Amino acid sequence: MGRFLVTGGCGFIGSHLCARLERIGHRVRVLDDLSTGRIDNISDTTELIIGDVADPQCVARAMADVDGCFHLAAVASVQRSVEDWLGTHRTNLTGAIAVFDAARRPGGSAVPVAYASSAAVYGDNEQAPLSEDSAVRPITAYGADKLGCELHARVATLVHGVPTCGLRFFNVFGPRQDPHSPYSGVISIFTDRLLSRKPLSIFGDGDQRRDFVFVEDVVDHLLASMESMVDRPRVFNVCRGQGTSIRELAQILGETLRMTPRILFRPGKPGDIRVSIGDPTQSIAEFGIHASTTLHEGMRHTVDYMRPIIAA
Ligand code: NAD
Ligand code: UD2
Repeated sequence: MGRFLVTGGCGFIGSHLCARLERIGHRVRVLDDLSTGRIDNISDTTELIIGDVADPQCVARAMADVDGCFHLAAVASVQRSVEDWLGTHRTNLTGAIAVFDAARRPGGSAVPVAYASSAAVYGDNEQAPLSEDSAVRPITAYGADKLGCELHARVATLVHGVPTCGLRFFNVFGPRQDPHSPYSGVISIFTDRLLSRKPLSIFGDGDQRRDFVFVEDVVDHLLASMESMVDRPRVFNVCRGQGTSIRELAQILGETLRMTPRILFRPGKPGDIRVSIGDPTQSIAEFGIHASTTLHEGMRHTVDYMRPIIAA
């Protein structure tokens, strides 16, 4: 059994990863600044370093004596990267370089790093589905910085011998995704508002489509990528290959909760991608797994988690 560093481990995806790693017997150390993550998302047995992923000394301390690193710390909101370009860049790209740098072990075995990239690297490429070979054309600072992570991961692997694997998550959803911020994921916001009997806001016409992937399936891909590290830099989509429009999403969620959603249409957001649907073929071939949880199943898990919290 090994010891793993999870940056951003107090966040939505990171906390599910930490729980799984501990369940299968690994020791886990988390580096998180608690900007959007919460201490109570992780267990009492998880070692926590509260600090900034862009602070090289802090990252070096966190990287000591680990067998692998899952780098998830980021400002995960596309909209925040539009509003705070430089601030989000510092975390999203400088933070990643700090992680790759700390993973170097001149003269020894470097620490392998599996890191969160994003479907946002494809930007306004409306090809559907998008494969790893599709053109990358980010249209937000968030997408540009995630592409920057992939480029610096190449450098980490090819120049510094750090094994890396990037995972381009599409739209991840599930329990523990915080709904109480305008920057949260749409499924958590819609579920919270419906359960609280409030209207839903749809930005633009609601015909924008997303490929929603359940968080436990994302954890499966993170673990598989760590297990199959090679000495070449690689990047894979993490998606289901199925698109759902935001209007359809509101309707499906209404059906799940047996409610008719009230919908307010608001102006579209700058940088909002129209179509984002991934092709999972390469990750299925490499990892032998696919994101099998359906949108309906995943929504039921999410609703079951959120209902008692909202009722309390
Ligand atoms: P999240 O906001 O719940 O988690 C991010 C975590 O990083 C939080 O715990 C936060 O406190 C921490 N963090 C932020 N800035 C930090 C800093 N400077 N130093 C240390 N810790 C810091 O978001 P999430 O949805 O769990 O996203 C995890 C990763 O997956 C991110 O890299 C994100 O960009 C990526 N991603 C998420 C999605 C999605 O749909 N949720 C899609 C594509 C990619
Ligand atoms: C998500 C991820 C981001 C990322 C990207 C990959 C979150 C918070 N962000 O960005 O990290 O890597 O996927 O492409 O998960 N919407 C509404 N009403 C609402 C909220 C959202 O209409 O109340 C729309 C929004 O305008 C967008 C869609 O729903 O068109 C999805 O929004 P999101 O914030 O959940 O995710 P996205 O795709 O911007």
